[in-house]
Amino acid sequence: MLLSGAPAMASTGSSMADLQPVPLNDAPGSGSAMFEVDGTTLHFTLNYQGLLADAPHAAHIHFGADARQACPTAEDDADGDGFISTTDGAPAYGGIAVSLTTEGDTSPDSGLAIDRFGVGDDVSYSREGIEVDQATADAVMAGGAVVVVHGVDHNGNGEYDEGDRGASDLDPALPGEATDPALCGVVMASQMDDMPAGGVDTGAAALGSQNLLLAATGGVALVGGALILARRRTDSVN
Ligand SMILES: [Cu+2]
Repeated sequence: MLLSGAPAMASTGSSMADLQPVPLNDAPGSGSAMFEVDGTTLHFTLNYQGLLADAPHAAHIHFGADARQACPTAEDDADGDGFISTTDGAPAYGGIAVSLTTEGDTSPDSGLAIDRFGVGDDVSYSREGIEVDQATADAVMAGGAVVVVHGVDHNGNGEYDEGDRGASDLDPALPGEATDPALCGVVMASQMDDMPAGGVDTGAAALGSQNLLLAATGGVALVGGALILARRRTDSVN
């Protein structure tokens, strides 16, 4: 975490996305993605739990300058089939900007490189030194990029198959279950660079949720200390 020591440069910062189930697809699961950006170099940590076990889950940073820069809603089911496909979600989150692979290429070309993504229902991995273009770096640092983890076992039979869902809108050789968006989160800038030194009170509103938790924990400790002091004072009076 960049709680301190981050140089005060406009091109450096951290951000995160809270990953929640995509409406209609209703995959059981949640997760988070954390980013550090230095110029056009990206570091990420992605974790998620609760998705289909023993199955690959493609994950990407999506971004579209003309997209809503949001996660899809049920209204995005354009063809009315009752599922949000990756294509259905595109007006919300745009195309693939970065493939969050476990190794090798991270370009959009690796979007469906399912042998280089996380596998299973309890996944966490990190990558460092990923080079991205300036628009992507800006969207990850300032917000607007959207993290999507794919792969939904709609019919709950423990594997990706065509079932009621049919073939993938991205690749007809794959079942739709393998590529449908499962979890989604909009990247929120933590704006740590804007926090005044030592200014927890004035900076708290600009902190990300995880840092707010740390600030709240510090506050509890301070309150506890004040209570102990008050009790001692009472004891000495008696
Ligand atoms: Cu994606």
